[in-house]
Amino acid sequence: MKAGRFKQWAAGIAAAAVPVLAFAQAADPKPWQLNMGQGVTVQSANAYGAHMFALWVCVGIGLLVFAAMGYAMFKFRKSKGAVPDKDFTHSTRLEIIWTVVPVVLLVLMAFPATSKLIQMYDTRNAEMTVKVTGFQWMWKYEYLGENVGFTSRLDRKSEALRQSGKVVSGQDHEHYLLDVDNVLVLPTDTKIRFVITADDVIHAWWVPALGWKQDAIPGLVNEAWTEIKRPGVYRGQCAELCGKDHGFMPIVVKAVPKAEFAQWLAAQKARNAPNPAPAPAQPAAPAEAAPAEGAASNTAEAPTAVAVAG
Ligand SMILES: [Cu+2]
Repeated sequence: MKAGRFKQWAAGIAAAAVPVLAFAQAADPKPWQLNMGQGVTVQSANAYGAHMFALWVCVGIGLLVFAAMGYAMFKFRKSKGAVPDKDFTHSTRLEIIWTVVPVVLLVLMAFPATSKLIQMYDTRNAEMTVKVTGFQWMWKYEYLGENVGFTSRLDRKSEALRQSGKVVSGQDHEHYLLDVDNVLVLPTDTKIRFVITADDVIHAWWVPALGWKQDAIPGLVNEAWTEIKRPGVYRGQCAELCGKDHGFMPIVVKAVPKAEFAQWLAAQKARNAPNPAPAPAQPAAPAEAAPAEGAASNTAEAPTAVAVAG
């Protein structure tokens, strides 16, 4: 009977482990995911590396401390006749050790973390720039200098399902509330600069697989960059409570090889050609549009170069 229960447990653990192992390599976060995702960009790899380093340092400290506590409790227990030392007040040597060791550990961890953080905010030498504007409740994307831009909002199927009031399962919609009408198409192996702002209230643009999130604040242009290593579809959400539909303005990034991106961009340009001033450009306030537009001119040539390369 005990063996039967053991088998049940073993089967349960194995069943739980299979999806965990399968998800270990997935880019987007999954239900019951235990560890931080590795993502698909230089920055997400950096963040994962720093996180794992700190984790193993903590594991080492935990093992040492709990082993010392366990040993002391077992070895010097009352039943063995141990008597507490009532005269002990302090030990200068010990105090120096337990001050110096954590300081050394913190510096050891801070050094790689700081250098990676500096790299994370270095948007220089970007090959192209995408302007992201948050709205209640959708996103607008503009490929600066390319005359390509569009809005991206919750897909109609998710919208209909959520309005229906029924309990939605994975069978109704594989990416319920995580799908959009127009995906943000980006090239892989390209340093892409983002300028991020908002039109009404504070939003935050967050795609976990890219390894960062950035606040989208009205009247302010925040910067970020990414370099996606692996083609694929990566999903995210607004990460700043922005009103009643905060949970319904997902983000979908489709990363494609450079050549494919050049083709896509050319097709978008051709589509925009007859009416060069698309209506969505209007909501952007002049104060925030000006610096972004000015900054764009630096990088305006880069995507053309991409197109040639492709
Ligand atoms: Cu929002």
